[in-house]
Amino acid sequence: ELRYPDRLNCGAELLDGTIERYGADRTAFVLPSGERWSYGRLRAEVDSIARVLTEELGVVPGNRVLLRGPTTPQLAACWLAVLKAGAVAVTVLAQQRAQELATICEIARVGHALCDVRSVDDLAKAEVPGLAITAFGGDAPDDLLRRAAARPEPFDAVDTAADDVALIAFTSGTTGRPKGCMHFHRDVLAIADTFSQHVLRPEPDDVFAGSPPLGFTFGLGGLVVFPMRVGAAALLLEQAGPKQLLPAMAEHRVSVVFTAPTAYRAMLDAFDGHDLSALRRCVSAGENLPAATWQAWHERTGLRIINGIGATELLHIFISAADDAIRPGTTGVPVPGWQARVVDAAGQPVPDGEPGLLAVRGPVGCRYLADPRQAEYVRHGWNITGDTYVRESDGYFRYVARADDMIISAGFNIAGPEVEDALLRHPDVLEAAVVGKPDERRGQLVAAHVVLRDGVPRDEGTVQRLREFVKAELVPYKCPREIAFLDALPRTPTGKLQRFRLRTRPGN
Ligand code: 3SK
Repeated sequence: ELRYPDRLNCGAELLDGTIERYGADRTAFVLPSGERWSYGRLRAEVDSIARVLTEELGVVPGNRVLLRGPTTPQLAACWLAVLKAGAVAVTVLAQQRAQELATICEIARVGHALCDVRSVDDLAKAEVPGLAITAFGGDAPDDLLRRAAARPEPFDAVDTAADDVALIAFTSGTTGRPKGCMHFHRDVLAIADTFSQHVLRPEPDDVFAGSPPLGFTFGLGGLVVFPMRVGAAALLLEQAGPKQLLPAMAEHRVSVVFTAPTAYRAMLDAFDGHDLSALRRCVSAGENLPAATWQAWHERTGLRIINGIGATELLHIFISAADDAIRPGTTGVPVPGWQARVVDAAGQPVPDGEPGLLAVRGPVGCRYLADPRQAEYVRHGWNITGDTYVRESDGYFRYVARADDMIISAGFNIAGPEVEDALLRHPDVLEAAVVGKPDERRGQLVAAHVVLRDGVPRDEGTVQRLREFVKAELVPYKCPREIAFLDALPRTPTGKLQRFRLRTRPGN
């Protein structure tokens, strides 16, 4: 069981605590240019920003402060400063637009925003009553960092309780009003002391990198919390698509990478000529990792991808496995500190081998801010993530589909991801998404949406070859009746597939 002192400030623990244990000279952040921020420099920046917040902007403990911008050391420093000041960091994505930002500010009662100067426009357009926006990274005389530079003195972290709210992370899901997930100071450390410590097992000399942004808790953990907890470094990339990530990993000798399954596939396609010999840990989450992708990455690199399932509601990854414990095609086992089971709609456990709803509980729980959907997510003390899973007899958890994504065709239950995995084993297929399409005779029919590799013709011949291929891999009723070719699959800003867009696609 994790034990933290009753009084705990996670910002101070991650920064001052780490400096006490590992020294101030180690590198905290690396930029693509090669510029490095030591932990000592990071602390100086954080403390000066915390002074501006508390001494000039009037931020007091408990105030909600919105943070917005591309992934930079300055944004990470603002996040730590808000925590050290005892305020609550409200994290959003740089891609979120005015309307959504306005809703988030209203739900979280945000009074202050620290915003990268390049991301100010949409926030200003949101016209949030009473919101004080302070920009950073520009030339204006009142720029936050300029003001901070004039206050170079250390800042003593506010004495917060371990279960004071530190962070409100928003999840939009695929549709609907955004939900704010409140997380405590102890929760922020708990994700490092469970998944990171027991599964990832980072070392102080590791260099982390990844594609998820800091506004997504997948990225916040992988690029800030996990490296800082062990005095390691993180390469922060503003542009972190597969095209930028792969060369940056080679150039900066990245040893731990966090990204999504599609990025692993895309990197495989562009692999040649990149030296990834420093890489030792690859984490995949955000979406189901198809066994075909795991296999292809393993064949190419010799590395075993650490698959995981996480949720904004639970802050980070709660089922996973590493090294010899990895079983490709499964997500893994509950991370130490977590419990998981598969239940029916009434919350009763179903037998091993049968599909049901994934239910988990552990050191971090879902606490939606003022949202009745809390009662759907937390039932009988378990968090119901909305995923359909099977627990195998050996205790491994295998993903089936999102609970509302099961396809029911002519009385058969079909999991889209299983058909996707079969399609992805075909060499012509780069990405695949399979959904149920309304059909008078069958109720639903299996419809595949495929992104082909460059140069593969989008014609009937390819449709037939893919259908034959799937038929040889799976029982015939799972074979897509329709295959449409797309340039790209629709995804949320955090990279999650928007299946509802495929279901409602014109021509579908
Ligand atoms: O939402 C997710 O998929 C996720 C995955 C890993 C860590 C954190 C999150 C929110």
